[in-house]
Amino acid sequence: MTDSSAETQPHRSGYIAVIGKPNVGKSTLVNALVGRKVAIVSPKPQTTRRRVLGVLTRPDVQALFMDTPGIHQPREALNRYMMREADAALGDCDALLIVVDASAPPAAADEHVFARVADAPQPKFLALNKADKIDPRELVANVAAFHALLGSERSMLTSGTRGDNLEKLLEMVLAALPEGPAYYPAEMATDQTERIMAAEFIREQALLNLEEEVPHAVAVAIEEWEPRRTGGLYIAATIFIERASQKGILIGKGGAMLKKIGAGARKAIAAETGASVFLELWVKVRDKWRADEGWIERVVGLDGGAG
Ligand SMILES: Nc1nc2c(ncn2[C@@H]2O[C@H](COP(=O)(O)OP(=O)(O)O)[C@@H](O)[C@H]2O)c(=O)[nH]1
Ligand SMILES: [Mg+2]
Repeated sequence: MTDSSAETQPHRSGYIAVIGKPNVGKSTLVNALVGRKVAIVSPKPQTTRRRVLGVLTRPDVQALFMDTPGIHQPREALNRYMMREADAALGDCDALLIVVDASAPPAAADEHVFARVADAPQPKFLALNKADKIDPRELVANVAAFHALLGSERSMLTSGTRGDNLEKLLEMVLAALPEGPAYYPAEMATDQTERIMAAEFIREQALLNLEEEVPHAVAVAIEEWEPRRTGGLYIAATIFIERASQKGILIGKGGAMLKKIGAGARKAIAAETGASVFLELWVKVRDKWRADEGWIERVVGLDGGAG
């Protein structure tokens, strides 16, 4: 009898917390690694507010990438909530993927991140991201500086937008996962419901189209979600902002801005759900919601109904 089991690797699985300062490309990387858009992305910092799971399923391994809000100094209740989300991911994971923007030298904000993960017992990996964005000679100097801080053994130069070295990064990280079963069905790319993703796609459009403080004052709640007999999907959502003056900016001249946000979001939701989507957007002022712990837990945390 030949023993084939000796060659069969045991199935592995585990959580990988994706950690770093804001805007280094964590969400872009998670999307690229799992091959699906599970997390929204924008050029603005603090786009990600909650933990978002991206699931990569292969025959021999299931990797659960936990995207997190960028680590920064929390000032408001919303930022404290975001940092609790990042810390929760750190506590629960089997490996850490620290992401830095290698197109710039390490800064104080990076060192703040490294200090925060220094005592984590899990294996740590470093993605030197945005490698596409800079002249190779400058890149070499930045990489050396990051290696001086974090070591060079488990690091990889990557570009989340261009896809450079992602398979190599995966090889390295996946090898560190413990033996274990697949926790999610193979077709599931995220733990988020379609409703939550729809709310996020609306917020993404707000981040892409609005400037300065306004997009950061935006929260989205799905109010109605109704498949139509004709096959379409009716969705009503409320976009919350903090001040009446922001309401005008959000709606725009003759409603143009809200229309633009709605059109972009509708397209993204339709792509995700495969349905033709009718999206109705309402705008409400919720005074100082970013200081309201309970409201944040409900609306930012779960995107459930807003009270
Ligand atoms: N040039 C370049 N830009 C990137 C790369 N990864 C992300 N970005 C851009 O950086 C910005 C922030 O990305 P995001 O994934 O939201 O960063 P996060 O805040 O760390 O999750 C977006 O405008 C991305 O398109 C990369 O590898 N190269
Ligand atoms: Mg993000």
